[in-house]
Amino acid sequence: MKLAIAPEVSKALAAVEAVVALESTVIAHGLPRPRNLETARALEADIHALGAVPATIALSDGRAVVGAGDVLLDRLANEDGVTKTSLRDIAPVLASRGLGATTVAATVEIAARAGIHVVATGGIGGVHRGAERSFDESADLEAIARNPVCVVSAGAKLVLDLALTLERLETLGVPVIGFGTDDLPAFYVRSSGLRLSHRVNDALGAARIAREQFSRGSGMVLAVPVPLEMALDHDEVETDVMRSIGVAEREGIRGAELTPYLLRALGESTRGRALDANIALLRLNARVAAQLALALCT
Ligand code: PSU
Ligand code: MN
Repeated sequence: MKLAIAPEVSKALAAVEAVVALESTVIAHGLPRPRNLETARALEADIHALGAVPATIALSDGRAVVGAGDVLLDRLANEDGVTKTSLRDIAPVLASRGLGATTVAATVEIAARAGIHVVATGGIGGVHRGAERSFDESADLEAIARNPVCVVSAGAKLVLDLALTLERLETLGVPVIGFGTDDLPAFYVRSSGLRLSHRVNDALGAARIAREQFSRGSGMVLAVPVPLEMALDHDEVETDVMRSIGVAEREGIRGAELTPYLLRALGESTRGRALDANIALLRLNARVAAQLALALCT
């Protein structure tokens, strides 16, 4: 795999300065136009403002790009037919020199190759509801277990089976650390009601755990609740989630299409409130990730 690392990013890495990797599936498939591109730029600006360097990751022209520039960000946000690239898709997309938006799994793997230890996202993928029949478990979980990277996220998406997701992470040896919380956050909702076994209250605490975990050659999840003023109510969203999952099943939407479909359906059924919450939590996660990256450099 050939890496194309942006000059600003390689300079920061050489100087052991803070770098935060960002995934690009959320730009191409997770958020609607035009807010996807606005958000991609806002995340980069938020990270810069705290004194860290953002590196949005994607595949283009047969290379893994680490630090997408303006032109590539625009293409990811506005072109049709960008490939959602998880681990199984990296090689085919590189070989065909196609345009690929990386999921958390692919982003984590490429970030690790580049020597970046912090990735920010909205919510990681995980074990889908009904996985005992569909076997649908995101490659995000294994990728985090296999690479020394901390993924800063608002827990895992509410559309998933969060209890099963925590079980799989436990089996894989991936710590999930609550950031100022004892509960696993559930994306738009501040608490899933599931207890976490570990908590930190600041980035320095998270960095201390991350260093130990990285020395095991493995990654972790830092779970940050959505900002209070943007949070949605659990029971209210749950009804919408159940309805969307029902529609997806009847219409045969599964595999890689399922996550983007459910996020879109929720955005519509909550009249945009889910979308506003999604953007708010992405921005908070980017800022916490920048603080963590800075703490790891001291
Ligand atoms: N979180 C969001 N929006 C997204 C995703 C996460 O707020 O679009 C994406 C991430 O890229 C994550 C992927 O890795 O969904 C998981 O997809 P799947 O369940 O198919 O592995
Ligand atoms: Mn899946």
